[in-house]
Amino acid sequence: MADRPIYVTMPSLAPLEEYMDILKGIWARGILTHNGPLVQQLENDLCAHFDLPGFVAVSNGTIAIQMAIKALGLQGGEIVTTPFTWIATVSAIQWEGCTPVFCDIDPDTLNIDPARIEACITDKTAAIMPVHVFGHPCDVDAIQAIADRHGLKVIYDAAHAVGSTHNGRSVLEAGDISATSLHATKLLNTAEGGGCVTRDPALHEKLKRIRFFGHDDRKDIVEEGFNGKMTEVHAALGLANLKYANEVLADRKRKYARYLDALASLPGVRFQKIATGEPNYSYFPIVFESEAQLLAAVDRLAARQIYPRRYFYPAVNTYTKIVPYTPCPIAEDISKRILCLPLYWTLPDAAIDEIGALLNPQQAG
Ligand code: T4K
Repeated sequence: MADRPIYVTMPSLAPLEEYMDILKGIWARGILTHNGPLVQQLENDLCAHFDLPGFVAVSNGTIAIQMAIKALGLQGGEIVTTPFTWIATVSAIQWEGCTPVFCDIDPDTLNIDPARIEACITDKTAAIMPVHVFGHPCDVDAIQAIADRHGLKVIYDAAHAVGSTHNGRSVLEAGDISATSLHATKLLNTAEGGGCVTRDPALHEKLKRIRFFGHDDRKDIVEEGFNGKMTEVHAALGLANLKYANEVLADRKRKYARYLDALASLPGVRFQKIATGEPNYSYFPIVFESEAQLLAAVDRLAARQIYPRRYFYPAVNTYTKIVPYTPCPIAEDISKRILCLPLYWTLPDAAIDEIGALLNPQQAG
């Protein structure tokens, strides 16, 4: 494989033969979807691997958020969320008939700032939806305390957070429901996919019904649902890739540290602060002093066919074609100055060293 171009990420993939072996079972059974044996095995294996109370596998991370809102019956309410996220957080809220209320972020952790949440709560607030940005766990204890004080539900957009931990446990256990993504660009992928995690067994069963048109076991319709099912072909990929999840995470952690070393002497940049828990090192964000400095770095890297990504730019509260604008000065400022550098399983260490040198103007010449 040619070593250029280098993009922000590449999927972590098991050897093709291992995937093909699992696919053979699908061909033999002829069961392609509808909660087939591989989807069930993937759910069980994810629970065993990450010590989760349950996992409802779905077709993508956006649907997982919508299902969480539906399962908790929040339609029509306001949901306090972060503007420093991917558009899916907010579009999912709006597709479920809820109103996003933007709460500014902590400039160090880049997650929603718990100290600002209460000012966003009104008598219409139904829930808080923080995002574990770039897999860095939110301050889940502070957020739960606020939710408890105001009788609110908490849904985590945990799209980035498979493998992230809080107090040594998967951070997917936090809140009423966590909605995660198994998209191609995530630490663990099923090409497209996602899932909901809850500690509440009744909610777990409800999520399974919502995923399958609202059917109960006898195919009676017992609630409003839709089609959120994962296919057997996607589950097979997840099963193949799951075997390598520990290796992928350890490799990313090592590369993350290598980036920190390579960029240690770079003036005027800073990195996301890990305040609580341990991230899964799924992204390597770097915050420049100015947008001009960022754009100059992008040009230097592009000249070597290296393409980092401006996650998340612009801040979602500024998408005024679909959301009413609420000022969030910290998120708006940081979104202009933040760049995610390439970080993935097959990225050579030499590429990290090269990026470090290119970003350092003295060394880059
Ligand atoms: N909440 C949050 C906070 C999220 O970040 C996301 C998704 C969601 C919710 C919703 O989850 P999903 O419904 O997507 O499961 C990507 C992903 O499409 C998206 O999943 C992700 N967040 C977002 C942060 O990033 P793009 O438009 O940047 O992806 P794309 O296609 O440009 O891919 C980035 C790089 O990855 C490419 O330059 C090359 C590489 N790539 C990508 C794909 C799709 C591959 O090598 N192979 C591939 O198949 O959105």
